[in-house]
Amino acid sequence: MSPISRRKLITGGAVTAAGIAGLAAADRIAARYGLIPPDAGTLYGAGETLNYGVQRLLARHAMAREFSRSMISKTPFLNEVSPHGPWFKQAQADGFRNWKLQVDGLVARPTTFTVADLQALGRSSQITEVMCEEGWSYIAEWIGTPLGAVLRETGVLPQARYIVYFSPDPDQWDSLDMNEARHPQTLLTWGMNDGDLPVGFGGPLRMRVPRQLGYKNIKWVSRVTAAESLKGFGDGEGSPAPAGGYAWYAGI
Ligand SMILES: Nc1nc2c(c(=O)[nH]1)N[C@H]1C(S)=C(S)[C@@H](COP(=O)(O)O)O[C@H]1N2
Ligand SMILES: [Mo]
Repeated sequence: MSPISRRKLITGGAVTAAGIAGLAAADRIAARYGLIPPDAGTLYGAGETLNYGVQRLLARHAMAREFSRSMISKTPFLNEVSPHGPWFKQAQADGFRNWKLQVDGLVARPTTFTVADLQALGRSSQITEVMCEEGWSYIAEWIGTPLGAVLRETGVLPQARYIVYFSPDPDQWDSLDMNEARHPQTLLTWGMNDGDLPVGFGGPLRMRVPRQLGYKNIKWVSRVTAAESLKGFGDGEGSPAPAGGYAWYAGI
């Protein structure tokens, strides 16, 4: 399918939603309202563009399912992939007191936060499911600071369309649109099941995006940047996932 006909899948929806006749106008509208994902040009473009566009038109504010405390998994599935070189072990030995989250890019006040700084900024908790694209899942309580609070604190600029976040491991990064970044359930987590967030689960700091699949939930987050475009990151598709055959938008 050509990129044009891919786009028509969603621009048709934009025509209906916006009540405006004319596909050429609809294509511009779809782009302006952020209905086209950054990996729209890949193998999975058609389905993902439709999925993402429809989600953005109809389900922007939907909440991920939250569970009761009794449903917390007794043995949460740990899929640790370790960036734990000597520097990490040293940081761990220091109780992660000096773990830094650098927030930069299109923000008025670039800021470096410690975990304690984040804890002072805001606290939210949720009992939600982590779902891996490979089929397993578990339920846990996640405690953290809403990413939205960090974006307010640093004064994210109106031009920002994406939030890109990184672990120190070069291949472990991903990105969200602003709707998902500001969603109340999107948290920079530092706690799990009433305790500190264990290293294996991403401690001291993990991005928790319960409306999307496991791979968006980057562990050991050390940098968050606000950007207008994803072109300058990796191969420009907003995530390493599309290169591996998975979608940038991984809504569940
Ligand atoms: N830094 C980092 N974050 C990561 C990964 C990783 O390998 N490194 N794996 C991702 C994938 S594919 C999944 S499914 C979840 C697994 O989370 P879990 O170990 O809590 O089950 O973490 C995600 N975050
Ligand atoms: Mo995964």
